Amino acid sequence: MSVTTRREENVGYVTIDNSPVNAIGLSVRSGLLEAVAWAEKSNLERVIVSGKGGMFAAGADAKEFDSEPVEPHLPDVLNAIDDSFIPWIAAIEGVALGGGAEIALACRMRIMAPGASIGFPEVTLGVIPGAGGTQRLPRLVGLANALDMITFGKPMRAQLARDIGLVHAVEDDPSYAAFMFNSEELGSFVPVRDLPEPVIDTAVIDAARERLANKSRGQIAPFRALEVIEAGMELPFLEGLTIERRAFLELRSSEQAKSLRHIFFAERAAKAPASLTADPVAFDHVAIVGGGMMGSGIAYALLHAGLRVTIVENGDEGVERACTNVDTIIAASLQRGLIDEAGANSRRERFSATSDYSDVADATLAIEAAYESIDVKRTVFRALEYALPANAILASNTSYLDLNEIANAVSKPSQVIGLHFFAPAHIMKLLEIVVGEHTSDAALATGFALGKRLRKIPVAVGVCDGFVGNRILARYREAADTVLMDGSTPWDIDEAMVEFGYAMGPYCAQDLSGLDIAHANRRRQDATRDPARRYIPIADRMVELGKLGRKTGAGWYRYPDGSGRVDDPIVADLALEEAHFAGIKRVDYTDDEIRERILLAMINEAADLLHEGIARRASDIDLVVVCGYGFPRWRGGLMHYADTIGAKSIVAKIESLSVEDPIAWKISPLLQQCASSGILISDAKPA
Ligand code: T1G
Repeated sequence: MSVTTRREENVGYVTIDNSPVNAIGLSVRSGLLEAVAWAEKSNLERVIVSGKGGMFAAGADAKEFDSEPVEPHLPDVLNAIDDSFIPWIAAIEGVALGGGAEIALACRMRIMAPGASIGFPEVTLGVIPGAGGTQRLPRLVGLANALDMITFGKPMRAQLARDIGLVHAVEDDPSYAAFMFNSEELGSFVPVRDLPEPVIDTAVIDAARERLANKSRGQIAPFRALEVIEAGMELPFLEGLTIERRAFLELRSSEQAKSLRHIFFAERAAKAPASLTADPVAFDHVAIVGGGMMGSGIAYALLHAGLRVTIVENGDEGVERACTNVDTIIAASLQRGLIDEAGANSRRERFSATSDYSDVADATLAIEAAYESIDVKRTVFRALEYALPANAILASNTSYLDLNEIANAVSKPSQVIGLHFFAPAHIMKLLEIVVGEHTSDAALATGFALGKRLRKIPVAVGVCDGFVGNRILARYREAADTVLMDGSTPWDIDEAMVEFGYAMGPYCAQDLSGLDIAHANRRRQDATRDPARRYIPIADRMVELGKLGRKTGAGWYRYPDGSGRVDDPIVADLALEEAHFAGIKRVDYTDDEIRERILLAMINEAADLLHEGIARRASDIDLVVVCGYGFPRWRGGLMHYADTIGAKSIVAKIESLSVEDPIAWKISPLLQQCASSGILISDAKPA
């Protein structure tokens, strides 16, 4: 039973009971509708609706969105609650999201627990509220608040919800408060739908539309939500509901909604595979070697998860730097209100830094975040193996060095794993778990256990240069540099990729991180690069000229006043000059041609990663590029996007490109298999 009912005296209790998050599927909708009838024939004075397990309701069951809607439809259920002569009170603990929040809006009264939150995240799934939210919310909290909540989808804490009038009260025990609430006052509350609709304020609408143009470029649902809210303000309630429902049904079968649902569920599937039965090593005290930007970010992520952390550094200066770096992050979190004073003190108490490895003798997990040198890392791993317990798991945060070479520095390489965090490590959700040739199941299980503890998106990857994310990034940049050399400019390429959905293009991004990082990588790869493979020297010239990006005031762009960027004709001339030296007859690529060459290059590289088994499944690649590299979430990730083009079409396009450059455009066998067999790229498996 997904909805239970009981009574105490003349008060009815309706409880949504659909573990794990009280998603509002068919059984919940039916149960709620039956509960309305039960309440009305039970001669009750009020009904208190709540969710079991400390969660009100997470919204509609998104797993149902791929099939035809089945009655009773949620809008009809909520209208029944609204129409009932018995007032319902929503007692909200945990979260009331999407349809869960809409249930609350259909109630006469809403009471939240202090730590609860309420919101309309539908646009994050590519849809809009489809059960009255766009019509009831503006009537309750006004146009501006409703537009903000629905078009951006950000949940709101209880106090703020009360302040804007979304809920009546914040109480430690919402159900008890609902039971005790004054009957006469409760009887005076009118249904939300009968409240006067707010006056259409075009300035508010225009401001909301402008914010969306900046924040939600390329997405459909947020703009559609704004249109439906605006239309509903000039229509009777039921007509507004009709417009809303039509828009919701259209959107839920859209490409963007399918892409966003794909990523939503892929993120939740990113956990230790069922086949991994080994127990993780228990960890409470974690050693981190290196207290620089990465080491301190990793340290804070572990402190935030309640762990005890010791950073090992070289000498007093290193120790002091580590302490300063970690305390800076704690202070910033405190200042932004992400933690309170007690939380900050707890983190400080559980943190220490030392130059003596014997201080981490009881740590059962170590994460090396030292300088990206194989010799440095091997030395660190030997010191860790000597100092830590025999069963300790030793992890490296290396972003591209050969984990197997690091592992063979110690006597038990089975206990070595890679934990590739992304800067800033305490914020970025992605965690690449690098599995070496000797990595044991216990070590891998420990990696996944840490990822879960840190609430990261853990993705197991194999050992190769750059693992999954950085190898695709390297191909992205190589393809962009080739387009630059053969017929474009950094700014045209950036604009083309922003138009695709990236927040910024590859050249703008490189100016932020610094051109010297990729330059160092290219020099590291000189010895192993295929001499027959075309090499684009423009980026090397930039570094030779000292144009390293923002940090030197000029890179692919110029930053005359340190903030705004301007196109730099010197860079355009540099590309022309290098093309001339190489005897290239440049063309003038269109935006579509730029996007096609870059995206096909990335898809082909990703297909090779899957074919080689470096990535274990296509959805892992989607998570890596979306959660770590800015690929637009509403495109669903690289492999999901590739299926919107189709393997046959991709192979045909790459075949034509391979005429220009057969080495760079060597078609992945996986793409050929998908093209010939009809298997979706998203369903393809390693060879
Ligand atoms: N539908 C189906 N399954 C869901 C779900 C949902 N809405 N939300 C969560 N799950 C599953 C999830 O896949 C995972 O499954 C398990 O629950 C735990 O989730 C009509 C149209 C509620 C804050 O967008 O934000 O309402 O992996 O790991 O970290 O107008 O889940 O265990 O098999 O995320 O504690 C709008 C989405 C829907 C909220 C809990 N609602 N969910 O976080 O657990 S559209 C949302 C969340 C809608 C109405 C419209 C979070 C959470 P498994 P979890 P968590």
